[in-house]
Amino acid sequence: MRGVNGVATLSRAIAGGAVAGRQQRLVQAALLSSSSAQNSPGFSRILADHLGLSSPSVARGVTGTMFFSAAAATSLAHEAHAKESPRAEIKSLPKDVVLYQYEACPFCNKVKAFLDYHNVPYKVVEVNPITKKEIKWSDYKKVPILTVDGEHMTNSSDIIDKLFQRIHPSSSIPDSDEDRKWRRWVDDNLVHVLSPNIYRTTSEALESFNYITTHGNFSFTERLVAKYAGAMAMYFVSKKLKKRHNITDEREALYEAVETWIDALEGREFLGGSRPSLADLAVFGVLRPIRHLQSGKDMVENTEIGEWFSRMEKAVGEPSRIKE
Ligand SMILES: N[C@@H](CCC(=O)N[C@@H](CS)C(=O)NCC(=O)O)C(=O)O
Repeated sequence: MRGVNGVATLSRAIAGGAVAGRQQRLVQAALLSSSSAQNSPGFSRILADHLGLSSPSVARGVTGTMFFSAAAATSLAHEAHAKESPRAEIKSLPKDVVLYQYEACPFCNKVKAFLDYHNVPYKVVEVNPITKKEIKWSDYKKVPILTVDGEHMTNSSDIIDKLFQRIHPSSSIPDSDEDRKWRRWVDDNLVHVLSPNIYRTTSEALESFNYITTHGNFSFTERLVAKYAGAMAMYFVSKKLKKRHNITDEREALYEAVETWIDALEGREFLGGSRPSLADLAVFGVLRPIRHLQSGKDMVENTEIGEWFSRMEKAVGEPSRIKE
């Protein structure tokens, strides 16, 4: 049965074959220790979600876990970029913006790309995916949740639409059919090819988990156990995901998705023309965290996305996240 206890179910799944003996105990230890870690990015959730064990929607669960912090990914970037200043046009900048997130959630990374592009300063509260105590006050139990000067916003696309309206009160949301279509494509298609790619080989799984555990709130021991056990478990899980999404060659699927996006640009600088549209920001938001992993490097080497990606990096600039 899906959906009741991801940690227990995953432990059983691991016991059932993918991982054995001492390694199995390590994975289980990692799951348990991360379950109890306050403010952890949810190692157990990461794994459980990948298996579609604890989310009402397999698709959402699967996609909800394999991404990394945009802020930290940016810190890995090799080049410094000058930033455009869309803020100059913003009439009313929200004062108190708080993003409740999982560090690894693609929907949260979409919102962060929007905030960064518009230079809106925001605080981040990492939600414990097991206890969710940080969002106890909310009836809505998913992330992202954004509070903007006291107003609660949920659902990434709605958040982005509402924020847009808030900071551009006299303009309507630029939601051409084309832009809407590609924003939906990000949620329904693009996100599904990422997980099989970042855990494709054991070394890529380790690279990914090195990142997750370095940026999450793990103790030294938890980090060590989670990194190796998690990488091993996700290597196997990613094979299941490939099947679930009918992917035969994960890199080809990634390249194909990316080329589909480049084709959609039809030679324009951005889908939005001379400036990024909401769809540009959504695609960039979910790809930014993988850019400096092996899969992201391969993506840039083997597709035509490099130039668009660099333009987006320059346009979005450094994260406007307030470090606490
Ligand atoms: N359609 C929502 C999807 C949000 C979503 O599914 N978030 C995942 C994390 S990436 C979540 O909170 N899942 C429920 C859970 O973790 O309990 C959005 O775009 O914001």
